[in-house]
Amino acid sequence: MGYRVVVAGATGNVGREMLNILAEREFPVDEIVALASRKSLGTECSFGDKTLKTKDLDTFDFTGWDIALFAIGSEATAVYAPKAAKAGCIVIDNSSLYRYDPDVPLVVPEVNPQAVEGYAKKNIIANPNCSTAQMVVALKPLHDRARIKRVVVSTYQSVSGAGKAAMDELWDQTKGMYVPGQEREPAKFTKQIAFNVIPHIDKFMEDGSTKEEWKMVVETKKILDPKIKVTATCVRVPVFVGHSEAINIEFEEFLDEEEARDILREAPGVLVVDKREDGGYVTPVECVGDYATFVSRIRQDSTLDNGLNLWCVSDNLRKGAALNAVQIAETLGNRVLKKG
Ligand code: 11C
Repeated sequence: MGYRVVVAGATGNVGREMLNILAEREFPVDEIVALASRKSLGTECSFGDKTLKTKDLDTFDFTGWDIALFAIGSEATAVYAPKAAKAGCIVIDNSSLYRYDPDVPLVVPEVNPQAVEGYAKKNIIANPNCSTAQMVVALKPLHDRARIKRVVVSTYQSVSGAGKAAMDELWDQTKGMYVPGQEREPAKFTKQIAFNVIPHIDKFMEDGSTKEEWKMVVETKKILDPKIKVTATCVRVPVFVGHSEAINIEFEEFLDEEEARDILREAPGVLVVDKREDGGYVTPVECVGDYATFVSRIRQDSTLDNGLNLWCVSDNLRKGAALNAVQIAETLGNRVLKKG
């Protein structure tokens, strides 16, 4: 016996990947329904070799459904997650709405799988921001060995993190640079994204940081360890899929780069590609469609007693969103629900 599974927001970038990954990983599904807002109603989605016709999220009755994967943004989540949870369906939510709620676990299964057991207070489990998810997968095994004191991270985030319209904007603006009359002004982004980089993701906070940067700080503390200090600079780059991060780590204890490489090679969810030669590292185009968090350029930071630098790349729509949500469902199934 398997689960009755709902995917809400099934026609978006992340919702489509949720359906793909549920099928790829053969999640034990007895029945599945793809939900969308009224404007996308009837749109077809693939689930393995099946085609699903989307149903109306607004009128859907969640009673009798076990798990709902939500990828509908915070505003819609505020309306539909409590409705689903009240009907007894456990929501795994990809928006930021519940991440910082002390009654809602925020889970990356390679890091804090036990946290799923706290789902019952609200019947909701939160999925972290994409840039946090891949970073904590790489940090966790190193923290277990040498205790991380401080992290300085700079991100290079792809436009797919901002949705399908943002991907179209990069594509159209790039074409428009070469075709007179087809120039495209910024709309989703605040400045030109084609052939440019933008040091601004999400809204500005009072202290001058952005909400994306704040999320990396707060979410790392909640998932990994509240004692770790994090400072982040988040930057949008003209890449379609795959977020990259340059991470500087200060430890309590000395950790040799060779040992760090060995630890990361054994770590769940991590793939080390680290040859000190041309091309001996991973770039975003190579991580697209993959499950792993790739780590490259592992090296001592000679300006610190106990410091390391590394480069971390992952598919933001997969480990950063849909894959992590499906892994949460798997963890919930294995630890709590035990069907399938
Ligand atoms: C981006 N990280 O790349 C964002 C997308 O809090 O779930 C995900 C926003 C979130 O724009």
